[in-house]
Amino acid sequence: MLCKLRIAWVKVKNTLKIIHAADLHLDSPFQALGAEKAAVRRSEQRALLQCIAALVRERQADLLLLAGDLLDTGSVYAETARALCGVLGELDCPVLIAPGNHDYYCASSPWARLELPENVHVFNSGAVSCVSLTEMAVRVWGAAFTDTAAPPPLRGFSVPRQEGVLDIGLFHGEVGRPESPYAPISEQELLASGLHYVALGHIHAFGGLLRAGNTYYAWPGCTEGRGFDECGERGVLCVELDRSGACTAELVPLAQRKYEIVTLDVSAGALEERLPDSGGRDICRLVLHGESGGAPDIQHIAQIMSGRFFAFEIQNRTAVSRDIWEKAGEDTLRGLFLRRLRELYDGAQDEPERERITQAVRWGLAALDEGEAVNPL
Ligand SMILES: [Mn+2]
Repeated sequence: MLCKLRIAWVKVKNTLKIIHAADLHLDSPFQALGAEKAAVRRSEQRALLQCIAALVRERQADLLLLAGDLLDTGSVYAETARALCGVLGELDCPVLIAPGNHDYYCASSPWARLELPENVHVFNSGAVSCVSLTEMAVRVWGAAFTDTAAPPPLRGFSVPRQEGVLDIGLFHGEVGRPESPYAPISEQELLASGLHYVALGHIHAFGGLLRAGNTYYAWPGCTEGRGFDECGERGVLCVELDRSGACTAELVPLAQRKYEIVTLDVSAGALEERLPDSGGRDICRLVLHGESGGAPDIQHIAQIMSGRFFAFEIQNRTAVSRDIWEKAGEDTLRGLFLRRLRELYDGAQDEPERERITQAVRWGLAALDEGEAVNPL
């Protein structure tokens, strides 16, 4: 009896450690990468589950919370189903999942069909329900998307207070946009909920640890970028929630590869030396701009980039500079045009006027090159 009591006492920790992840979007199509690399990316996504499990062990977390869109759609590859059951089942802490708009709970969803391990609980109702982890003195309140949209989950909700118990919320939803079809949650509702920490999903970039009254809340963002709208370091949150009311959240980078956009001015000197390098790891969009004496050798640049990035694309926005007055001596319409503009240029009073005339020359030459009549300027 004493022993039992002692175990129970040991488990009720003063500070609860939570690993909070969301929006893994496992089995995403990654169309832009082509079939082969897309398959590599999907297997790397699956490996995120292992990375998260390793982090749970390393940090000796008490709880793993997955706040929706764990899957990209309502169907999963067999490998993903195996990874989910295997990796999550090996953890010796509770795992709670609140399905989101991409992987909403329904009879045909993997959440209903898979035989999930005993330590995994999936919320399956749009109404808030509670999982009581009595040995930890913790309650987790959550709801699921049961369709692609969901009503406000916390409207009129407040926890029935229980002394000494930590109350945690787990929802896929949007804060501060009342008209959102994706389970909108207001700051007022968070404040009135009486929850100590609300683990959210849906927004794909980490927004910091936020607070409404005594309720802390956060969304970790997606764990792995999937396009150039999801650049930079990404990962999961390691949250420490103290029974005194204090809370901290640390974003732990876990993404296997980053997306990045690099913009280079070709007129700023040797381009080759300035090309980025990720040692073959990341996915890069290289944007070239500025004026140069000749068009950049895109093929050569692509060759260099292919050794330095997992995948890349190049956007060439450069312009070729030219000596605009070069043909002023010609006995042609072009020569006549240039001589007239040159007179104006030489007589110009200031730099803005010279700039205007230079622009007029460029337009005029472009029109002549295209064989169009020059409009009077
Ligand atoms: Mn999502």
